[in-house]
Amino acid sequence: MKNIYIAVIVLVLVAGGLFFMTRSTKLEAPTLNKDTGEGGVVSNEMPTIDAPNTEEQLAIKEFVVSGQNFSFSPSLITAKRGDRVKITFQNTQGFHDFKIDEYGVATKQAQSPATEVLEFTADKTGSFEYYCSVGTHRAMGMKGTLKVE
Ligand SMILES: [Cu+2]
Repeated sequence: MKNIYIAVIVLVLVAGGLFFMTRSTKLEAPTLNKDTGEGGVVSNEMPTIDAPNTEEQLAIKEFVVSGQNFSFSPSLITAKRGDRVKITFQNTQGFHDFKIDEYGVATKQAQSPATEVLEFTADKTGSFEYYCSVGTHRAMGMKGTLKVE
């Protein structure tokens, strides 16, 4: 009879051990919940990504410059360093283009009426000449100044 009691006690201990093992496994579950918490951190970063877009929209400076034989109007445009500059070139008379060498921007040479939009960031300060590169138009006065302060 004593052997039976010992057998029952061993079974209880083994069963208890199994329950303990099962509970230990369950205790690891909160670790997985922490991973989910990190997912929340990722979503918190999204507003940070949106912020620079708003700044870019606020910094755009738009100009409309018309070209004719043989001048630009206006002949002076100004921007602040860091501004996003958008220039709409409207050729209203003749065959012209619009170039700024220092910023590496240029429209196509085209017969009027023609409109082309240039966009760039004014990342250098100074006075930069914009001009028409057709024939001798630049020497004839078809030029102007972009001033970046
Ligand atoms: Cu020209």
